[in-house]
Amino acid sequence: MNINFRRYREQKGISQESVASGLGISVDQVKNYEQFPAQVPMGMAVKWLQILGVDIATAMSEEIPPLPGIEPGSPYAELYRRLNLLNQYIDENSFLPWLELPTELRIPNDLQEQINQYYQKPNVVLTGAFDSGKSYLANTLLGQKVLPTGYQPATRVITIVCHVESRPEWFDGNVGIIDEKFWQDENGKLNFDFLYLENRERCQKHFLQFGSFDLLEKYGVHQYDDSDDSNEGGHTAIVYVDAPLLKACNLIDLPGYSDKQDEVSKDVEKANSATKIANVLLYASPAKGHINGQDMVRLRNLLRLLPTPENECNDFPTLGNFFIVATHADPSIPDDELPKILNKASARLYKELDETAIEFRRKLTKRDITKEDVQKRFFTFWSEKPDRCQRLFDDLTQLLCETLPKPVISRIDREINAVKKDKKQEYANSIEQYQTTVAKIEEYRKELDKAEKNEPERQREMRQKRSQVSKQIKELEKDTRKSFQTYAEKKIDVEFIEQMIRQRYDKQK
Ligand SMILES: Nc1nc2c(ncn2[C@@H]2O[C@H](COP(=O)(O)OP(=O)(O)O)[C@@H](O)[C@H]2O)c(=O)[nH]1
Ligand SMILES: [Mg+2]
Repeated sequence: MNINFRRYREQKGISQESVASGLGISVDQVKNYEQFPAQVPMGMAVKWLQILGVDIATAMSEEIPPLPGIEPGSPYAELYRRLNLLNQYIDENSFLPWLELPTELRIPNDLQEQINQYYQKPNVVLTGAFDSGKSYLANTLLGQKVLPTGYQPATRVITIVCHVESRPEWFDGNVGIIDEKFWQDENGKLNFDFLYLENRERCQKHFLQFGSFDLLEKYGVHQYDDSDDSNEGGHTAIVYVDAPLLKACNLIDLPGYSDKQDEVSKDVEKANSATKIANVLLYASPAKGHINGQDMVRLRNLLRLLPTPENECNDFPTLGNFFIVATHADPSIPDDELPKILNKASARLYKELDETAIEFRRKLTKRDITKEDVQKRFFTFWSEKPDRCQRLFDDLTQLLCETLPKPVISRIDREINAVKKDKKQEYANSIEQYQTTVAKIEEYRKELDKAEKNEPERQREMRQKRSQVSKQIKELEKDTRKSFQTYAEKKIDVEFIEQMIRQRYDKQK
């Protein structure tokens, strides 16, 4: 419990000595606990409050407020508004049953699919060894206790925290647990494709349970047997929370790397897959013993996998989406000691990865990466000491509210404009066809008009021509009769018939 024992003691005018004797501990211990009230065991806290004469309920309601969390604003609100509008427009205009067009219009379903992908927020992934303070850091960034913290047995739960606004209607509660097969692609390979979460059928098949935040505790402390292959994919918890941070990103808390050799550990595969979907990576490593050998191996791997927004935007800071956080930077480490820890660790990292992962990234981004660039990516964190969190929070806020959205929004604008231009051309062609037809219709209509006006005259001409033809037929008939008669009279003659018979028949009888 984060109780401000010191403030209550000072208000009541009680000395540290009398608290110490009342609790049966040393004065130094009292001093230490006053500095780290979260470390006071529950039983002692109750007794302590009794000594100070403070009611437990009051103390609980007045717990030291956690840091407010970071507030990057709503960098995508305007983008989403425009996407919504576009989607709505497509929905309303896709089907025009009343419009019986002779040619088929293309229904832009494919465009809608593309638009849906644009709603994906950047993913901030937290990784590092077990107990390095990832979940605690995540809670502090969120400004509320969402994820279970504490020295826990090795859990394999990946926690994805999203803004409550993006919760699907069918999602019941704040937390959903997905089984291990959810992330497997058709080849059975682990693939953290966030679009799987949009696939309702897939979700229905793999969601094990819905509930409130206490579900996280339940699944969080469950210990899995590593030899059990069915757990390979690991469980995932999807959590919907109302926190300002989540307006600008999703937060993903990975299960820590175990103490096992990385070569045999499934954690490595998981962390590597998750890094591919990370737009921002926060690597936690305790300030004491900051960046040990294991960390170095993992960081070499992660640095190769982390996306390179540098390539999308020229003024994106070098390694700007990569944060190495010296956690547990508590007051037992003196102020002047901390910069030394960071400098030493960053120099070591630079030296060890200069020719491998850092060189790989130089080639990938076509940018130099200096020792100073690397040094700038090291931060400290201890939630009770805001001055030791400030640089991390400021840098992350700036990244989430401006540096990251800018290139993303301009890319989306570019792509949508290209689609619009494309469609415009397509529709322009159709329109041209219709216009040609319409223009011809006008022409024909004019001709029809003319013909209709001319109809009586045409009829008269027809009648005249018809009577001419009839007259001619009659005349020709007369002529024919006449010439036939002349011909017949010539042939029906006694002399002529006799001659014909004599010529044609042999038998004289
Ligand atoms: N008081 C305090 N405790 C911290 C802080 N960071 C980590 N811890 C403690 O360190 C332990 C391990 O932290 P946790 O976030 O669970 O580690 P994870 O395994 O990396 O997620 C927990 O008991 C936390 O309460 C901090 O900033 N302040
Ligand atoms: Mg944790």
